[in-house]
Amino acid sequence: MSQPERNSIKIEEIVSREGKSNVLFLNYDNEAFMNTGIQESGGTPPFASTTTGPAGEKIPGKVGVKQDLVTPFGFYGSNSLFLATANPAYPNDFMGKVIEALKTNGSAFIQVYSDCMRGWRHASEDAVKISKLATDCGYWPLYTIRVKDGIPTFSYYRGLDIDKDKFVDYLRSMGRFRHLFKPKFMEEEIDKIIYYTEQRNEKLKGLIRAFGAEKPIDVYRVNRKTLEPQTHLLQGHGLCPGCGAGMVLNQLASAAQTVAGHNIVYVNNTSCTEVSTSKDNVTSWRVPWVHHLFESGATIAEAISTAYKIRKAKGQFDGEIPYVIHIGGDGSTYDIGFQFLKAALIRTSTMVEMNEYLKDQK
Ligand SMILES: Cc1ncc(C[n+]2csc(CCOP(=O)(O)OP(=O)(O)O)c2C)c(N)n1
Ligand SMILES: [Mg+2]
Repeated sequence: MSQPERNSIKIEEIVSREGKSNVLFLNYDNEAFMNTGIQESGGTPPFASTTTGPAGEKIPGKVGVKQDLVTPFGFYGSNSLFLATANPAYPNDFMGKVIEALKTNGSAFIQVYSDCMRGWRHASEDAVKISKLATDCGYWPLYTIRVKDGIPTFSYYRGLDIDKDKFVDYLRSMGRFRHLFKPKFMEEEIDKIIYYTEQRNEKLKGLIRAFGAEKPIDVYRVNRKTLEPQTHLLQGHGLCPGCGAGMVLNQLASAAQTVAGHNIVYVNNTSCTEVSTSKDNVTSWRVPWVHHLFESGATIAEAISTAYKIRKAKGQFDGEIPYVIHIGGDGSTYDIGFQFLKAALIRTSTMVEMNEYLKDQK
């Protein structure tokens, strides 16, 4: 692509916007069902070794591709929807996206990379290095889709070009891919992962060309000095040292607090973030937080948001309608909870055309 223009997005400007989202659905993708013992999910990459798809002599880990979750949501004809991928190794980009998502009318979905030292088998101090490499090698591109009146507009930040050397370093840095390097270098399989990733990135580049913004590169300007330390989630939760989901929750809460203060409800599907922040029936959250099932988390998040709006419309509630964030792992988002997430996104973003009340959501 010829030199695209950059779009500098100041957080202060987004925070002062009128708009307000229905629900932000956030998938933290650690690429397996982790808290139950590292089982393969739809988010597991090809040839990664898991306990249900272990690498052996005949089969070198996962057979199949990593599914693309985000892009299809851009084509459901929503009135207003904010979609993005993110990575906590690029905190300005991630936090900027959370803030924009919460300030966009209609719902939002963000899929965020979430390192798992335990399941990916690497030293905990390497978590940030590996997370950053994921985007820098082209494995985890950072892009955005803004849907308005049914039309998606694609833009991106970085990570659309494959750097083959960095890609091999990325794979080599984790025990889940060790069988591709020892006892022998499995060039064919390594090339296949790179090929699959390249194909996906080419498709994304094509979509950016076809549905691109005038300025396709988004750069969020977050003044971190003005961000208050988050007070939604206390320290002392049970996530592993160096856990990527811990970075995700911390940045998510910092960004959400900038927009919502403490007027927020989190809904958390069964997952690492859920079990680790509600040990022994003691919550680590200092704002309302609800644990729900894979199948019903998205529906419950939407129901909470809608219930407040209806009560306000009926004069039964005169406070500020709270922001709602739904958090789900990849197992619940790609696999078991997918249809409920899809249905919730469509109800809260497409049905606005048919629902006079929700149309003017503020
Ligand atoms: C319908 C259903 N099947 C299985 C389970 C058991 N279960 C609880 S958490 C979990 C793993 C969730 O994986 P993911 O969503 O990726 O979150 P992570 O543990 O990786 O954070 C499973 C299989 C369940 N709670 N509900
Ligand atoms: Mg998971």
